[in-house]
Amino acid sequence: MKFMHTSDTHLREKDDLKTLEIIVDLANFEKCDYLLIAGDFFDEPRAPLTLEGKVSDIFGKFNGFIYLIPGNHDLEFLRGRERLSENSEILNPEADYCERDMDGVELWAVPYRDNKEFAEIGRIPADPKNSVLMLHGSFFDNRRFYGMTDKKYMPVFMEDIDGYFRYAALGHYHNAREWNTGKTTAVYPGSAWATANTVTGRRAVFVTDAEKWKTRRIDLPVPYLQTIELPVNIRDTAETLPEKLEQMLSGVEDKDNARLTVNARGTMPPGFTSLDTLRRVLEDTLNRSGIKWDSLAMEGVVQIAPGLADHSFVQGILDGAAKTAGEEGEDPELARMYALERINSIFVK
Ligand SMILES: [Mn+2]
Repeated sequence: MKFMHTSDTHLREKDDLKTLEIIVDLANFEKCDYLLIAGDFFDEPRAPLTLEGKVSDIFGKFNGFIYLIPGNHDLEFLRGRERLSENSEILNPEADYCERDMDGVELWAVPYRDNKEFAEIGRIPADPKNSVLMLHGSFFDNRRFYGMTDKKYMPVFMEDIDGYFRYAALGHYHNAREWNTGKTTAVYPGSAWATANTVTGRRAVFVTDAEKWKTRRIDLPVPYLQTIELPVNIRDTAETLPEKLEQMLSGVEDKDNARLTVNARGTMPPGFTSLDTLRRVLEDTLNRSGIKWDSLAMEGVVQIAPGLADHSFVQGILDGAAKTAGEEGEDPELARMYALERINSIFVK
C-alpha cells in the first residue's frame, strides 16, 4: 500500500485548479492507493458550488481513494458533507476520532476542533507499527518549550504521538517540516502552492510506502517563491557582482516556476557611483537570467560614510591593518578596505 499526503491547498473560487491536477496526476504516476488531505483544502467557510464541481471532476481522475479531514479554514464548509466525489470521504465525525482501513493499514482521523488539545481526546488504540494519524493543528516537538496555555489551533506534541502511530499526516503549517524519531514519522507537507509571501521554497507532497514505511518528499512543478540574500562587499565591482549573483541564480531549482525576491546586503562598493547604478547592474543580471523576480531590495546596502577614511584616527587604523597584512604576506590594500568596511559598519547602521 502506498499513500500520498498533502494539505493546506486553501482553494478559492478564483484559483485555477492546476496544482490539484498536478497532485492527482502525480499520485497516479506514483501508483498511490490513497491520497490523504490533512485539512484546509478549501480556504473559506463558504466555498462556491462551482469550485466543488471542478474538484469533484479532478478527484474522479485519481485511481485510488481520497480521505480528507477539515482544518480551521474549511471546518464550516465541510460540516455535514460526506464526500467531494465518488472516490472520496470527508472524515468529520461528531466523535473525537474515527478509524478507516487502508488495505490493512489503520487510518485514524482526528477532525479539527477549536480550542482543543490533541492530548485531551485520550489514547487512541492504534497499532504503533501499522497506523497513520491524520490531524490538522500546531505540532510542537516538546511540550516544555511550548510555554503557551491557550489551545488555539489544536496543539499536538511529539510525546503524544511518538511510538503510538507509525506516521502522522499533519496539516496547518504552510512550509514543509519532517520529524523522524525512529518509531514515528511526522510530516507537514506544507501548502501545495505559495499561499502567502511568507510561504517560500519549493512546494511538495510526501509519498509513503507502507510496506517498508519509507517516506519520500516529491517537489511539485508548480510556482514557488524564493528569497535570495546577496552579500555585497566593498571589493565588488561591476564585473564581480553580476558573476556572484549569476552563481546564486544557477542554484535556483525549477527556474521556470521560481519567483524571486532578492535582498542585497552589505557595504556599497566604492567603485559604484550610486546605489541606483548598483541596482541597475543587478536588475540587468536578473533580467538576463530569465527567472521571474518580484523585487530587488537595496535597503540592506550601507554606504561608506563620506570622509570616513580621511579622519586621522581612521587612517591610523587602516595603516596599521595594511602594515600587519604586508608583514604576513597578505594584500595590504585589501586589508585596508576590509578595515574600512568594519569601521563603517560600527558607525553606520
Ligand atoms: Mn490551518
